[in-house]
Amino acid sequence: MTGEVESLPSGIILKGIGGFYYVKTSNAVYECRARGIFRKDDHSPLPGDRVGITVLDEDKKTGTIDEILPRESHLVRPAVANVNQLAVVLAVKSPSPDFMLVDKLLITARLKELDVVICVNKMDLDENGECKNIRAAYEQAGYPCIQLSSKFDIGFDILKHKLQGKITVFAGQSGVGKSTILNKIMNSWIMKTGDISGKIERGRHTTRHAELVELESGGYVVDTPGFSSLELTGIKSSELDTFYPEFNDRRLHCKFIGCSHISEPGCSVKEALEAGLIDRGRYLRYIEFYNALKQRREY
Ligand SMILES: Nc1nc2c(ncn2[C@@H]2O[C@H](COP(=O)(O)OP(=O)(O)OP(=O)(O)O)[C@@H](O)[C@H]2O)c(=O)[nH]1
Ligand SMILES: [Mg+2]
Ligand SMILES: [Zn+2]
Repeated sequence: MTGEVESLPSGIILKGIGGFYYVKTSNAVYECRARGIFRKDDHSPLPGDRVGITVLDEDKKTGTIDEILPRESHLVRPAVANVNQLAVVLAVKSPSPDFMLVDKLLITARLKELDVVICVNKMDLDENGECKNIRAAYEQAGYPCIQLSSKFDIGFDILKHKLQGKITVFAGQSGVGKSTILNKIMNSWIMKTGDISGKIERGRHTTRHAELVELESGGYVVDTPGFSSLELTGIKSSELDTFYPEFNDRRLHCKFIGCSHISEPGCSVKEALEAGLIDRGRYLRYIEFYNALKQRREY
């Protein structure tokens, strides 16, 4: 014995259910209660939080959360801390892609400074070559796209590589195959963290509580239920263009400062559009978002 005070074991919260938090440390998952202090100052623990715990019972694997380390990011829906990547999932068909939702998710990712990977799923159904158009539109904007088929087991090696060492939230329209992708991942490359590592259930009404699932590569993934709408909050219409990477090199060359890139003359963004350097669908949706934000409608 050296007499030194043992530092708190630190870990990451995988999930919180009914006042219990499941904290993964380097050796086990502990069922912890949070000290009351957190509830008071509106800083309650979230999945993804890195925390210091005190072990109460090593056999039963119980403890208390004593400290929450500063967050790198904080998503509200789903409520997860320290996310650094968003996987935007869409299907080539069934359901047909909701590009408004895709673009809103991409704007949100930029707002929260998250890396993005676009997963074009259900490639087994791509008889019409829809994926080619999707990739053209989004790769032109600088977003990496991965083609996936859970059915034919396509693309998972590339996805695995992208998820390494990151906390990635999977988001997208209902039915695009998010849970199927994560189930596939779980069957092959998750860490076994014992009984408490809950399974992501199949089916429609899954994932009411956000949960981090640890991968062998050291990363974590989080499933979310599909949503039909998403609000764009915290953005002004005048700054919407900064959320479009493919506008960014160009917008500073527009004739008018504060150009909205809709009807002004001498607009470099529109020139790039006409030259085929910006996807028309992306541009038209930009106008829709712009008008909605301008009217201060929630979008
Ligand atoms: N053809 C085909 N079908 C798939 C593929 N991946 C998933 N599906 C099917 O698509 C349907 C929806 O899949 P889910 O994984 O539940 O979709 P989800 O995105 O989690 O949906 P929500 O949880 O409602 O948001 C299921 O019937 C899956 O079997 C795929 O690669 N190809
Ligand atoms: Mg699902
Ligand atoms: Zn312009």
